[in-house]
Amino acid sequence: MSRVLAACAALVSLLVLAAPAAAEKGLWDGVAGVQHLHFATKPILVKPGQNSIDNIIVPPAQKPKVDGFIVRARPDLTYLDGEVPPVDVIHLHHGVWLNASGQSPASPAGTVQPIFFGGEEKTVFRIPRGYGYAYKKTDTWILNEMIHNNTPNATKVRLVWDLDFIPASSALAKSVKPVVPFWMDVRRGWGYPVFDVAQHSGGADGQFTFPDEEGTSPYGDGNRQNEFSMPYDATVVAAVGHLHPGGLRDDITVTREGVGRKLVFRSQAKYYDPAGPVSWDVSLTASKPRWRVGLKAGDRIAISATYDARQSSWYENMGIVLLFVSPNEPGGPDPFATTVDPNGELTHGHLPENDNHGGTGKAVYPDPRKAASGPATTQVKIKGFQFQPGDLGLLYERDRIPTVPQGQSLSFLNQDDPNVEWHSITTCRAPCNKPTGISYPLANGLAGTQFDSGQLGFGPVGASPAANRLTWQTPSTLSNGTYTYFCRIHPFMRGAFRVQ
Ligand SMILES: [Cu+2]
Repeated sequence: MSRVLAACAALVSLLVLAAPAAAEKGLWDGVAGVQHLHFATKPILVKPGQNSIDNIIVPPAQKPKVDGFIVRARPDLTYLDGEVPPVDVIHLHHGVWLNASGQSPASPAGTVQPIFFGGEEKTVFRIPRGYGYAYKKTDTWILNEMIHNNTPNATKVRLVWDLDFIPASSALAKSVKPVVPFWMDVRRGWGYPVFDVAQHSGGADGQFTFPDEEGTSPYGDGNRQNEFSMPYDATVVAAVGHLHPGGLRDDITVTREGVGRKLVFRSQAKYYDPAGPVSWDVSLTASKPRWRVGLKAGDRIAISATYDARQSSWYENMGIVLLFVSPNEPGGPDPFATTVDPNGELTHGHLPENDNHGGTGKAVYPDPRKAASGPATTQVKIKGFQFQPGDLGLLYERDRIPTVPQGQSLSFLNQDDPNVEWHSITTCRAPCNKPTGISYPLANGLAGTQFDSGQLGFGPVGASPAANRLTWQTPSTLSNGTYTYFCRIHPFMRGAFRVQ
């Protein structure tokens, strides 16, 4: 009998312990009084092949109608019928929702305040229970968006975003402390904040970390863009990262003068792509609901971004983390006195828009290495999304590829719309003739013979991916052989030439 009673007592205590744990996940999910709002832009015309960055003023109808707190944001991109486009066709390179009326001690550029963002990793922004981003209906929002059309076909899409929201007039709002977003970026201050990773660069681990492995002076004589000094004592309550394909992790460290340096947050990439870290078929960890870091005025926060350097070169990569900081709250867990777990958790799994990986099955173009040598050529014109001469699509009609005498260069000239249709000439491993997908082709030409032209075209200086020129030349030092290349922006575009 006493044994049964003991068992019952144990069961009761288990239930008592389990009940609050289940009810309190640390997030606002399921809390009464939290509104679930849905917003969408007007239809956005996506021009053929575009890869541009645009700023849209967000109209009042696309924001909460009253003051309050934003506690969760989930951005996405859809066709007008609500379907999410396949990422190998149209993809959300990024959308950043910025408050032009707000200020942040760490801002992406200028004084605007970032609120949340979405890249193709589509991480859900979650601010833990007890905190929220303070929104005012009079705030002016700017949506900085980059929609990449991998095809020559125009279409229309919308950016969409779900917000969980607590109206300021509600009783629940009284329990909310405001948080300020801090933008950590390895290229903070640049309108297009990117860096390149060369295949086989970095360490023996096959990984390249920026800025740590970018030579002895990664920022030249300028500011260390990846570092930021805390202006006041505060507690960090949430963190979300952004990377591009090939990206493995963003790390946030804190250095305290005379005390040391600690890793406090890691946004870790989990790739669902069977080929590994090579595509947008990925999700990133965000901070766990209970994660907190107490910082002191003068602490140096730094971000670094690590990419895979085994499988491919990666051009124009980002490394960004948005921290949500509770400014009037000193006394969070001191990372130098307690153990702060830097690991986060995924906010979603594999997404169906990332299903077309490409690179497998029957070749879609002939093998250019088997093609006959055509006439010596000095210039390839890019027109109508084709390389002329040398496009692998044209090899069906004439089984010849252009030749270049050894010691000379081959020049490329973009004759498509220079303001919209930007093209690159980027080496891929021969034969480079498999079906296009989010993981194929890769910028993985043979070691020592890799090249990349940048994006030939014109755009706002410093705020677009365009190289602001229309021509590019191959190195004149290429040895004899057949070279295959593709356009990074429109990966169905493939070409070849032969040095002899
Ligand atoms: Cu192109």
